[in-house]
Amino acid sequence: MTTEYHDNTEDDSSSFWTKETPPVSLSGVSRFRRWLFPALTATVILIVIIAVGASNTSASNRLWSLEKSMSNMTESMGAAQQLAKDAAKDVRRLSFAVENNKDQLTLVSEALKQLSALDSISKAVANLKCTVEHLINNGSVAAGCCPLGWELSGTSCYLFSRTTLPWQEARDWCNAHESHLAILITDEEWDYVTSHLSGAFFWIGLTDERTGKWEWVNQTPYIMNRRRWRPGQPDSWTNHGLGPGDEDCAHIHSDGRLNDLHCSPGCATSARDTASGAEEGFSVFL
Ligand code: MBG
Ligand code: CA
Repeated sequence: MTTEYHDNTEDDSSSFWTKETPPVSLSGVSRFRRWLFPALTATVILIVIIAVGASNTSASNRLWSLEKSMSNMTESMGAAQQLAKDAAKDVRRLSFAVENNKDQLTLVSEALKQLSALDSISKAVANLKCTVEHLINNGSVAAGCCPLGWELSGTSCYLFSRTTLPWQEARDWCNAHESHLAILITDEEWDYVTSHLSGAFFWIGLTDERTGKWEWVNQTPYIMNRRRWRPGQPDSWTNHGLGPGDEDCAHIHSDGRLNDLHCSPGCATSARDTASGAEEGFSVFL
């Protein structure tokens, strides 16, 4: 039997060097790999920190502006509350003043009622005086007086007649009673007449029958004023079915504006100039 001798000296020494000394040729790629993960991790953490910081900043900014708005709102609400309180105080003061004045107003209204009763009485007295004068003067009407049933306005007496007549007959009735269909020139005359219509239509002394042009019943020319007419009037309408001819006679509608109508039946109202006594005519309008 043979025993092989094995000298391991070199091997051991080689083992020794293998264990204690790092490989001499460690490549740059390996070193890079060793640092890559920690570096990446650090970068990610840094980014996260920055992002969280940034988002916190913007959130706190928003919170700050929200707080500011809230405080502004609180201030405004405070001011509004103050205003409301002041207004409530004013209302209380006013209602107190109204309460105080109520009694005085009642007194004034009573006084006005008495005054209007006085006015009616003085009108009645004036009428009575006119009637007496009328009797004394053998039926002629004194200046400043209106016949019974007629109403004084300005220097004229007016009669708003509900008798239904064609325009020409109303005109003739007026002439027979020393009057004429109403000639309305001034605003006062228009205002007086239009405030006494009581929902009815009345002829006035305005026609285009004679010449085809609008003229007053005393043949003075009429100056067109559209404001006084209803919209679209006068229209000389022919489909009225009331006989031949178009619409040649003007009437005041219940709304106070004019319309041209066929001159057949209507009603009449009249007035008389008191300044010149019975010589002056009455106005009658339908
Ligand atoms: C009427 C007028 C009449 C004529 C007609 C035309 C609705 O009013 O009274 O005069 O103008 O309108 O359609
Ligand atoms: Ca008409």
